[in-house]
Amino acid sequence: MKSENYFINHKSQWCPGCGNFPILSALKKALAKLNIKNENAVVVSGIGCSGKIPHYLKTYGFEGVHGRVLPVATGVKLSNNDLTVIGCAGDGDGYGIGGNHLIHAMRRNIDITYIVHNNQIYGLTTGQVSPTTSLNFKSKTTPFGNIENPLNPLSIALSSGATFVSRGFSGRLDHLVNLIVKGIKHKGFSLIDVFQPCVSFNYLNTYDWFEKRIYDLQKTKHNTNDLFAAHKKTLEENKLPIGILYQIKKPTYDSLLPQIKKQSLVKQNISKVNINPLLKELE
Ligand SMILES: Cc1ncc(C[n+]2csc(CCOP(=O)(O)OP(=O)(O)O)c2C)c(N)n1
Repeated sequence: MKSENYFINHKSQWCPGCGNFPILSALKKALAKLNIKNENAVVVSGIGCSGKIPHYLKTYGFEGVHGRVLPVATGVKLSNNDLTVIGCAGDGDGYGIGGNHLIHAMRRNIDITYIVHNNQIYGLTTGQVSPTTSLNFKSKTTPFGNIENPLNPLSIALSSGATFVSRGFSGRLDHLVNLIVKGIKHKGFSLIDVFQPCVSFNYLNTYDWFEKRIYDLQKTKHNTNDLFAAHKKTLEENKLPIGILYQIKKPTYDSLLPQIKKQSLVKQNISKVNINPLLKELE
């Protein structure tokens, strides 16, 4: 399939040069590579610049409330686990207000690909600090410099039992396509944290800043089965690894859930289910 297959004629509201454009393009290319039909993909987003991504894709989509990408995506997956479910969130949405959902989706190993557009700032609300903003960063909310330490999403993922932990960069399109393909193919929860420069509000973490620091983990001898090696990689600060840090096989939540493990919920014949006792109980 071609990536044009997912094109929708909708005017973009992202700023010129925004790191969201390559993420959108990579997602389309990955869906095309995997020959996923438009009607079999669902892209769920939250609130933020990143949250607009379903508007620009010819798949099913749902833009929910702030921080609630994963509850909605989980609901979609458990209702019809034949679908390819992709969650897209900003760092504020995914690691701040929605952070608790992330931990539990990872430990449950729900089969969702979660792309976090990590621009290290609140983009849509025009530049307040997020949970991944660097220490001392001056912003509208921190005119004297950020006094909060940023969280480390990849080490949280490893500690929470995630089975696919990875990082991409908006400035490396082919690499990102490959990562999304692998994330979608992975059976279980896949976290793809993407360094996504915000050209309007993050003056520090620019394309050039990342270019000087990133390196491709898969071009080193890194062993993706080694949890301790992965943990060590998350602690690197001057050089920033991109690629797959960790990947293991574990049963997915939907493959274990008795009610749906043989057949997805939407395919089950529920015409003979008697809900009257339940309604009575709720009276
Ligand atoms: C419950 C709630 N709190 C706050 C807001 C205001 N708000 C809208 S977007 C946003 C942050 C966006 O930052 P991020 O999630 O990093 O996404 P980006 O815009 O950078 O892609 C906030 C705080 C909201 N819409 N809903």
